[in-house]
Amino acid sequence: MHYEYLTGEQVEHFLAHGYVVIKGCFTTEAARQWLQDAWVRFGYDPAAPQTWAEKRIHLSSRSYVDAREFAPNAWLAARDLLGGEDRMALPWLWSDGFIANLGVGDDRPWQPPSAAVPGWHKDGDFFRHFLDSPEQGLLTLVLWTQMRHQGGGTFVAADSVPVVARFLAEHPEGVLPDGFDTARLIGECNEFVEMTGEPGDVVLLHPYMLHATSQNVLGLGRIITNPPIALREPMNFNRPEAADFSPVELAVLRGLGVDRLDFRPAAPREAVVPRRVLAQQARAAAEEQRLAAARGTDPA
Ligand SMILES: O=C(O)CCC(=O)C(=O)O
Ligand SMILES: [Fe+2]
Repeated sequence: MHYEYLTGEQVEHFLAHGYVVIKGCFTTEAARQWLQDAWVRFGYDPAAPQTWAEKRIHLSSRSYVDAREFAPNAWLAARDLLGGEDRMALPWLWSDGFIANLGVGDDRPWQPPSAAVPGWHKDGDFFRHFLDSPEQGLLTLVLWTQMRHQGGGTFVAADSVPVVARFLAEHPEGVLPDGFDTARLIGECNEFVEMTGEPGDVVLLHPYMLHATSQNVLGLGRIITNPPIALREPMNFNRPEAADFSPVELAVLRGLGVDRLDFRPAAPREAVVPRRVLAQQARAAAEEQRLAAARGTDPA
C-alpha cells in the first residue's frame, strides 16, 4: 500500500501497537474556541474544581466541523490507515460531544494502567460487532485540553487488537456492545499505555483497541472527543492483491496469523440504541437553560 502522509515507521508502529499519535493537528486557540460553551454545558465553574460533583460527563453533539479542514494532518493520517478516501464515509465530522474527566477516582491513590483497573471496553455502543464491521473504522482521541500523567490520560491495551480479533473471529454471529467478555480479553493483554499529550494532538487507534477511562487526581479538567469514522463498506480480509489491505485490515490479519481470510458474517448487521444517548437526552433541557442564561436570552 502507498501512504501519502504516514511514514513507514508510523505504519509499522500502528501494526505493532495499534495506535499512532499525530501531534499538533490544530492550535491551542482553536481548541479554546471550541471549548467556549463546554463549561456552561457541564454547569460548572472551571476555576472551582471542588464544586465538580459529576466526575465524568459525556456531552451530546451540538456543533460540527469537517476534520478535513479543521485538522488536515489527522485527516491525512486516517486516510492512510483506512486505505484511502474512497473507503471512508465522508465527511468525517468532529463535534463538541466532549468527554470530560473531572476527577474520576480522585478519592484514592492513582493506579497505573493494568488489567486490574476497571472500565476496559471496545468502543461502538451503537452496533452489533463483526470482524469486518464498517460502523467504526478507527477509534480516535482528540485532545482539547492537556492530558497529563495521572490527569485522566486514556489507558490503552496496546496488544489487545490480536486478542479482540480472535474473539470476533470466533463469533461470526456477531457480538452486541455489552456481549464482550472484557474481563477475559483484558487478562490476555500485557502492554498497557497511559496516553498523554497537548491540546491539538490526535491519537488514531485500531477500532478493536481495548481502552479505559483512567483516574484523574490532578484537579485539572481533561476534555477529549472520540469522533468515530465509518467505512463505506465492511473491511475486506480477502483482497486479491495483498498490497491493497489497509493497515487496519493488516493488523487484524497479523493478529489472526493469516495472510487473508474469507470472513462472512453469520447474522444481519444491526444498529443498537446506546444508553449514552438516553443519558444525553436527560441532560438536554438543563443545558439549554444554562446556555440561554449565559447569553442573557430565553431558551429557544
Ligand atoms: O475518557 C476517556 O479517557 C475515555 C472515554 C471512552 O473511552 C469512551 O467514552 O468511550
Ligand atoms: Fe471508549
